[in-house]
Amino acid sequence: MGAASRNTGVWLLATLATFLTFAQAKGGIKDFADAQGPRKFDLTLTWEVFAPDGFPREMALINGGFPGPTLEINQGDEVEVLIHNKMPYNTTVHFHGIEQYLTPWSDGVPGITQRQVLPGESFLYTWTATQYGAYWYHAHQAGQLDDGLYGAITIHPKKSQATPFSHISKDDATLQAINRAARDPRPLLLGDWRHIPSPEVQDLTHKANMELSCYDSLLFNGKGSVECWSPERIAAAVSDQQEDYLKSANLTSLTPKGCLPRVVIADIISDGADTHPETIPASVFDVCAASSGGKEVIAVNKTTEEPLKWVAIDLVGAYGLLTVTFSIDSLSVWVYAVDGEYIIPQLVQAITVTNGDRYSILVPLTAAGDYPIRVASVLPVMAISGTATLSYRTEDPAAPLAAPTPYINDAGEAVDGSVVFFSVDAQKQLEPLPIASTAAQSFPLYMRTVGASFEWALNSSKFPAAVIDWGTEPVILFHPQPYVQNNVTITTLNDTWIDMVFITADVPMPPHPIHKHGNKMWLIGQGTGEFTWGSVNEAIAAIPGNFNLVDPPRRDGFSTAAATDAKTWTAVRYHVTNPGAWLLHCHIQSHLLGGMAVAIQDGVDHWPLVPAEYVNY
Ligand SMILES: *[C@@H]1O[C@H](CO)[C@@H](O)[C@H](O)[C@H]1NC(C)=O
Ligand SMILES: *[C@@H]1O[C@H](CO)[C@@H](O)[C@H](O)[C@H]1NC(C)=O
Ligand SMILES: *[C@@H]1O[C@H](CO)[C@@H](O)[C@H](O)[C@H]1NC(C)=O
Ligand SMILES: *[C@@H]1O[C@H](CO)[C@@H](O)[C@H](O)[C@H]1NC(C)=O
Ligand SMILES: *[C@@H]1O[C@H](CO)[C@@H](O)[C@H](O)[C@H]1NC(C)=O
Ligand SMILES: *[C@@H]1O[C@H](CO)[C@@H](O)[C@H](O)[C@H]1NC(C)=O
Ligand SMILES: [Cu+2]
Repeated sequence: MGAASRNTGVWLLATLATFLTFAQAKGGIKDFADAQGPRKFDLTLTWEVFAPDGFPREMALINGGFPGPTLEINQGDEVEVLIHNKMPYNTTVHFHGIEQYLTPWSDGVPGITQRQVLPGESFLYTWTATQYGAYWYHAHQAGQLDDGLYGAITIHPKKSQATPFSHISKDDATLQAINRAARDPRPLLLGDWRHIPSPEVQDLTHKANMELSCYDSLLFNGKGSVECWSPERIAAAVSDQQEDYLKSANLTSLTPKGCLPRVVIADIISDGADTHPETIPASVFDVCAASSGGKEVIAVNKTTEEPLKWVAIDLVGAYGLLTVTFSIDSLSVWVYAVDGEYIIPQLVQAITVTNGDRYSILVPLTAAGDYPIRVASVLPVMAISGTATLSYRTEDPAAPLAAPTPYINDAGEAVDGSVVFFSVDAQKQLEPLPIASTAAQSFPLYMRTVGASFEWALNSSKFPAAVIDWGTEPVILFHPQPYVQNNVTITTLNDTWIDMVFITADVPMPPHPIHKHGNKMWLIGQGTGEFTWGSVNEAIAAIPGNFNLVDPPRRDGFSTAAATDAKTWTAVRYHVTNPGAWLLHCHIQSHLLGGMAVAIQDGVDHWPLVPAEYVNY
């Protein structure tokens, strides 16, 4: 079929939707609770020169800007997102963390839930906002997330939804202030940024046969700067792990960009692969050139009607590679929701944020001031930090401004022992759901590099190696769906419980931020050493102390345990309730592109019938 005829179905849908009114409610309605859906968004994707950190390059823009507009939605709404691909590349858009209950064809994963959207084409995503909280959308095609194709999603909870705020305060005025803040959360998309577009990164990666692990700047809602540090400042940020890597290459310092030198990646981390670091331009790892794209400011003003001021911020880890420590100088924050779902709030000064994570925080404000919002990389590949500003003003313009001091340093470490980090282990859901005491199936997944440092397997084989069983059509389109288990495919039955154990096949191995599409999972256990049991059920019987089946954290993404000296394993459990084809993958873009993914066919016995317009386009 030609592109034109093959796309008629969704084209018709798209054209129809264009004539309907689109609610561009961004910033307008503050209390969404009574507004009625469906909520429609029109996103035009273009490829243009733009300079988020002051350095102009070609990148993806959404409706002419970066990041894309926030999709502000009420829980329960029908949502329609119409994209127009005016980029010279194929694309798809994924709604990260959105469960796509009964609409798996709108999950936006090429090859799994849809065909790629060609240049010039439009595509309509339709789904129901069954959940509440902080989510985000991003490209799921090639490296386009790294090219800036992303934006925030805010879903306002139903009025009947219980909140965790009474754990923060029992005082009526405080609770009123908190509720007011939580109704109007400010999304803060945290990103890492490169000066070369992802197609070029791919070319260079393949030529050099190694991962390009050096970035240029850190962005806050699409704004940041390239800061070139003095050799002393770089030296002060070197971690023990970085020092070990440098020593093994007989080197003493990071590059002027703060990166592990390319020879370290080429000779030490690439494990004997035939690398060509000399083919990489010096600008990628070495030469630092300062530039500025301005500073993101979250402005908060106290009004006379409000005796107390709080602000809610939805942190989104829109990183392509890095994991950071997040902190606001001199301000303690309450983490009250994780990956969109309320938790028993934790009062902390620092949060580790990795790819795909969402942390909703409430910040109590007392003294006027400009508080640096600080992030710093904790990955050994580079030392980099950046700031935005939380600017708070009271009615008294003459009030002296606070002089905030940092809780974290350039290496993302606490400045002293009093700094409390958010604890995933201690994360307690506000509304814990019952977890089955045993699972029907247990899948071991052996994470490893398979070849060069950029070629990764979530389970022994690079994705999509064996999915080709189905030919080139998206997995969702097959009826009846074949029951396939292989290194890159997991198949389950509806209403069963599934365990997955992520095992580090090699040591050392960095943590991998694993994200599952379609539903959240519970992190039920972790351990060090070989996973010697035949299933998670057996491991639970043998070493119950390593497991929590009572009140474990529930999320749509987890970082696997790092393996520094010994192997580690991380076990998650989930309930199959939403049949469909879902991707399970590492959210580091170079790892995903390198093959670190597995296709999951959840509920093959109740496989969804894909609507005609999503089949015949
Ligand atoms: C774009 O998508 C079409 C249709 O799926 C496919 O044939 C083509 O190979 C894709 N192009 C690229 C560069 O991936
Ligand atoms: C580092 O130096 C030592 C001693 O000169 C040498 O044996 C080793 O091969 C060097 N390692 C690298 C990676 O150059
Ligand atoms: C707060 O006040 C400043 C200065 O008057 C103004 O520029 C800014 O837009 C205000 N911010 C909000 C969120 O009202
Ligand atoms: C699955 O992984 C194992 C272990 O690495 C390997 O021996 C086998 O060839 C893989 N199977 C396929 C079909 O790639
Ligand atoms: C992962 O690969 C191993 C072979 O290395 C295989 O034994 C295991 O069944 C695979 N896991 C899944 C979920 O297929
Ligand atoms: C799958 O199982 C869940 C949980 O029992 C159930 O609510 C749902 O209706 C089932 N889905 C289908 C398509 O049968
Ligand atoms: Cu990874």
